[in-house]
Amino acid sequence: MTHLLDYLADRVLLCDGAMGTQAQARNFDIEHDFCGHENCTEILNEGRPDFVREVHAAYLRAGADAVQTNSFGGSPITLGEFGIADKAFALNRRAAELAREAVAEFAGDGRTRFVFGSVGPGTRLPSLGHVPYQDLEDALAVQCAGLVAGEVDAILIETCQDPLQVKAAVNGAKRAREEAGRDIPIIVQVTVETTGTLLVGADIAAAATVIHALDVPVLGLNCATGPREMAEHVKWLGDNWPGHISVQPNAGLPELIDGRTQYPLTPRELAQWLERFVLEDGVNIIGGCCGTEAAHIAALNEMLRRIGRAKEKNGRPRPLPKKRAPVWVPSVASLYGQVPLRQENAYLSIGERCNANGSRAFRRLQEAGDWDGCVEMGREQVKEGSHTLDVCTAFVGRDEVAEMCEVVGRMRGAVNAPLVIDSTEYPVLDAALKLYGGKPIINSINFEDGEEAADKRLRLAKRFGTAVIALTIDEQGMAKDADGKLRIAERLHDFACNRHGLPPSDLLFDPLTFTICTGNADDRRLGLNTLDAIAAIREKMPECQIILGLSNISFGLNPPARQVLNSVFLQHALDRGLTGAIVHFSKILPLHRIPEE
Ligand code: THG
Repeated sequence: MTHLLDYLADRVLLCDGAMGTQAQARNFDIEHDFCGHENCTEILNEGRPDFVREVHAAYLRAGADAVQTNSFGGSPITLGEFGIADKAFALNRRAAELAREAVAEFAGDGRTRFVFGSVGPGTRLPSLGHVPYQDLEDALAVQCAGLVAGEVDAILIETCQDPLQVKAAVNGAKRAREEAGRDIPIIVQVTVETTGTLLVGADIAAAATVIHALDVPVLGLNCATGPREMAEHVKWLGDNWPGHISVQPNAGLPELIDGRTQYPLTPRELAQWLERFVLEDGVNIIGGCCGTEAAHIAALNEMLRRIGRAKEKNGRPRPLPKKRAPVWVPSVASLYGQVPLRQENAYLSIGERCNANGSRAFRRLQEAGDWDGCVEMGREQVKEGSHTLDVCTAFVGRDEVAEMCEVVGRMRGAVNAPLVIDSTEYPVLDAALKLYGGKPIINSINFEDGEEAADKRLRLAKRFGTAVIALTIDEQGMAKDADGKLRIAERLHDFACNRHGLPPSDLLFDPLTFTICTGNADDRRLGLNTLDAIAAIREKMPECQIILGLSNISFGLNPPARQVLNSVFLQHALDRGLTGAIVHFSKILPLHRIPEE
């Protein structure tokens, strides 16, 4: 059997068209067809298997290489709204079997055909607080297990409106395929509304950043609009996304004509747009969503054959998409937008003030339970120029998990900068990541008590798709000289990147600064050691990031002196290769504003 990703290496794959709008166009009998569950499309797998098989067959006759199972609303949570949550596994398995049966009917011609297991977004979005992350992941794992049991060739997580829901679905799919011991690729398709963002507000770059960190090999767009409105986002994917790209538009923007929803795009028009996406943007999975029918898929098939023949004259036997040279920029993301980890002509600024230990003002708001005030401090830092925000609620005698959840639960919707989750406690990191739909940074890991703690945190980082700050601390304690810092950094790199598969660009070393203001002459060397370590790490591991908790350097001095020392030290560190810093951004002075003396 051909693996989907091998197939995609040199071909455009044609998917089918809509299932849902086809089902809605029929007058099904509520008792017989819907088994008493009116408008539950998935129950048709039991009540009207002939209809489902016939929709698949019609698309296969039209030339589709892949059909998508009738399981869009098949999670136990969505089926639970019809009181049939317990049927989820069976309905999804049946959906996959019906698609397989339809494909088997066409086996005679020797063509490779695929069954994609459709997983829709459901009716409850975790970033909007409609459902807890873990409940959603567990539900989607059941749905995916049913699809896998019915032998799908890929899991298609589609019509995604919330990046946190994508994480739950991808992790549910990974669980299902691991339990079955099968290598089944995952495809994610997001839905960009006419507003230019997903429903929860994520733009395509933010969504792609989150999905990339989940190691998903195929990303695309479907639903909400026709191809015209998708063009800009398709181009973004073509220019940036390093994997395969899938595009399945509606047949145009729906129009209400005589009280009925109509989709205006003709098969020819749809084919013209998708031809452009294949030839200009390098898209290699195409198909249709709402309002597309067999005639649309037939037109797409004809278009692919035509451009395939044109290529054949140049010695290329198959319809090849444009060869792309995408440039993927390693980034983190909030729920709304992407922030490159390596800033051009600047450093990645991490606001230090939303920290119970780093700001009296923040601690007072936290003690008073003034969570909106805490969020406001975050917003102020972003206004001042912070690219990301460090958040720490560790405060003796208080519930760090509960208070981290209060802050992250509010900041995720109110702050347009990615969060840096600052905690030594695993349950705090775990709880924060289950609330956050962006791609955050975990602050931090180290080898203080050996590798176990770091191992657990890196598994969390990979599961939720985060970047990671790694401190140069090992079983012997904090390294104080440059050689020691470099040695631990190399061990951290091997551990995080080689053992756990973290991309080097998502690893942020923190070679640690200590105060040089103790009055002890030996301690003054420590700052220089840190600068030497930055240069050595940058030289040895140029793809990784290097950051510092800058203000540590000046503990013990008065505030005006701290401002000067912090600013001067930052400049030296940047000159040696630092790429980011935890700072009070507005207090950093440009060097020309600091008097020579
Ligand atoms: N590395 C990493 N994470 C870190 C640190 C680090 N997180 C915490 C800390 N160190 C970085 N954050 C701060 C925040 C505030 C201050 C210093 C470091 C600070 N605050 C003033 C003070 O305490 O005097 C302001 C107090 C106030 O406003 O009330 O100096 O090194 N990875």
